[in-house]
Amino acid sequence: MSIRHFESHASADDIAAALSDDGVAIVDSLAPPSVMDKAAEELQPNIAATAVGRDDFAGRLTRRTGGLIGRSQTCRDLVMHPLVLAVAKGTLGHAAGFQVHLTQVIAIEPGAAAQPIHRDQWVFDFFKFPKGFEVQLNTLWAMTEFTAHNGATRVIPKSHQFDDRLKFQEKDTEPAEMSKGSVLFYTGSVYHGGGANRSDATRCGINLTYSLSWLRQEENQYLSVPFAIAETLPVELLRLMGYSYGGYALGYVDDVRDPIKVVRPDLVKVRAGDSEDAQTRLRDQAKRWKGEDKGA
Ligand SMILES: O=C(O)CCC(=O)C(=O)O
Ligand SMILES: [Fe+2]
Repeated sequence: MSIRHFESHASADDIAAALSDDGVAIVDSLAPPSVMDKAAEELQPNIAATAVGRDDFAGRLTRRTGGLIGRSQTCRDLVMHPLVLAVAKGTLGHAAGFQVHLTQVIAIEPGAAAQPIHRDQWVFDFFKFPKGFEVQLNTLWAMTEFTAHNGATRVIPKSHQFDDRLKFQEKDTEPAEMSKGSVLFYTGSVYHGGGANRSDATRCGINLTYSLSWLRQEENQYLSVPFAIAETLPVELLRLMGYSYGGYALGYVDDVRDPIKVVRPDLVKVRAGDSEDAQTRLRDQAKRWKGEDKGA
């Protein structure tokens, strides 16, 4: 069974339906390659300063650079991509809400071994969520081309329906091959792992993951993104980062205040501000991406 590919103008419903059937899907060329280059340029100093992993799971030749919302305007745009958010709503919309779970550049260097095959939702203390109850949705944006040779993510389509705690080998998986600017979606329940890099160049992806709003985030957004930056960010993004209720009263501040009012006290009418903010943000993103296209 192979991974289904969609064009960038595919509907979120179709992609969410494929995720429900297979647990995995690829949208080809969702961003122009120049946008990926821009992200690489913004993050290069951080990536260069990141140490390799300290065990086989993190990858002894893999660099994991996070805090991307604080560090890269391009990553803010990717986190808020309207198609991605619509797909996330389709996959995680059964709960009160969803949030950013982690933001991470995964740079797999030449010679790196394959990562053990796993389910990402094991991070929640190996809790056995019911089959079909998705708690996490990953996007992995290809910053470089992903090939079987250079360490494309290895995935087992339909494995979201398998039993828990199973073990697999590379031969049981298939590579999520895709072009730069394409994005791989996979649920937290799908068995997968980073591939071995047998090429002579680094394989780079931007992993932006979403989870149900009442779960603990893997990357602590409040501490990873400096407050001085957070208070300049759009409301919609802040809410996704966790400056919002994760359910009734979940995450309130002191006298039962909405956290958004702490980080953006300038907003008198938060609800009215929300939509205005979203429109401005989308206009600005379109301008930035158009500009990038011309520069390519
Ligand atoms: O880098 C990849 O291709 C996937 C990495 C991964 O699955 C993980 O770090 O949990
Ligand atoms: Fe993973």
